Amino acid sequence: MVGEGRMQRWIIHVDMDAFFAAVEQRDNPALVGKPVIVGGLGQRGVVSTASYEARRFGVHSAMPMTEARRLCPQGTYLAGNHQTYQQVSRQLQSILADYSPLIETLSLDEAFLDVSGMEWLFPDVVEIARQIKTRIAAELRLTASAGVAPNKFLAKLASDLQKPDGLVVIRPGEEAALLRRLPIERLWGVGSVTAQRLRQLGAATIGQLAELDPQLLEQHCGKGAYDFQRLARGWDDRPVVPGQPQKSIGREITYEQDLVEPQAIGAQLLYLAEKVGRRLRRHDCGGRTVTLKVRFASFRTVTRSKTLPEPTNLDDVLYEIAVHMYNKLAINEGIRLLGISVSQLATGSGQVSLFADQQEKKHSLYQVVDKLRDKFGDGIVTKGRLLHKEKLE
Ligand code: TTP
Ligand code: MG
Repeated sequence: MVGEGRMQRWIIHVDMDAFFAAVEQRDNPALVGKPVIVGGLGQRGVVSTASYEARRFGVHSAMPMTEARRLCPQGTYLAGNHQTYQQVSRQLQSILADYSPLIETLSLDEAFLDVSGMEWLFPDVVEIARQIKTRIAAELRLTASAGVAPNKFLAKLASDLQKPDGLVVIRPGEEAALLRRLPIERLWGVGSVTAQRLRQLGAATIGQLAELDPQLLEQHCGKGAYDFQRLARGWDDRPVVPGQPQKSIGREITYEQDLVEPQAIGAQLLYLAEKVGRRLRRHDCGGRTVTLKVRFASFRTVTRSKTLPEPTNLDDVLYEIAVHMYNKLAINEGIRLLGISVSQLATGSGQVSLFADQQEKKHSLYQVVDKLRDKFGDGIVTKGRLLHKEKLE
């Protein structure tokens, strides 16, 4: 709704189509029109993405690669070229930057642009989305889908409605009719658990959710339900926050064979902690929240997080916390994947603490270690613990 003297907000959401797979098809014309699957090629790999041709066979992101191969044996399976994807992503960002100073990058292939007020330059903001798509096609030789709407939620929803190569506009006043029939899973933030709960309350569609008794909703879904109901009505005033999506730094590994021995698991946690610590230090940042991810043989996946009073980027600290969280898990099966990530990032490694001196020393030690590793490879400095120390219960 346009208030008196208030400018109409216009947000564009741009999302590349089948991004990794589309880049592979572009760079190898023999793959055009064929099912292409990019992801981990080891026995335990998962699908990163699939071309639209492969999706027809039921292949989708995050599916175990073995299942993808079963569904689509004629597909071309690739490990992908992540440096190329990064480069294309930078090119995409430089195109977007020509249309608004307010850009929030969500991932390599996805961004919001706030183009409010640009009507002065373009007869219709939809023209901006059209131009962006045209330039992506001409300069990157790829397709993107775009959504144009008065807020982020609707813009993201719109970009997804006519994928691939879509352009959907939701003008103020059109949202209710559009949202009414969509399933609640389409709401931002509603996962399968929440969806199930909402269905039990009688809200299977976004329209039904919008009309649900707020008290009943809060009783069953907590205060967060209030936000869902706002979204269900098409209301969303979250701003486009310019900047990069580097919200966490982490590393995870899927193992060819399930890990069972505590010693092996401990060694892997230390390896991951060292990798993550090093990446944090390379970016000259630290993070306050440490997250451990464990996927079991049955594919059941759990995550545990701990938030520290101040940011860290020290391997030992990451390792200790990961082990601590690991030891608290009830484990009765083999482990398929381990991951450590750090979020709530802060730049600059200046860490003030009671142990400032000790931290300071560790920092300079790590700097030397990182330099040696850069020069001679990871094998050069391996702490004794990786090989011997047994810390897991
Ligand atoms: P998405 O935009 O979610 O997917 P997509 O671009 O491949 O397909 P769509 O046309 O539906 O937008 O993700 C962008 C890229 O991020 C994707 O090409 C590969 C990568 N990715 C993963 O590595 N793992 C995942 O689970 C997902 C969803 C994406
Ligand atoms: Mg995409």
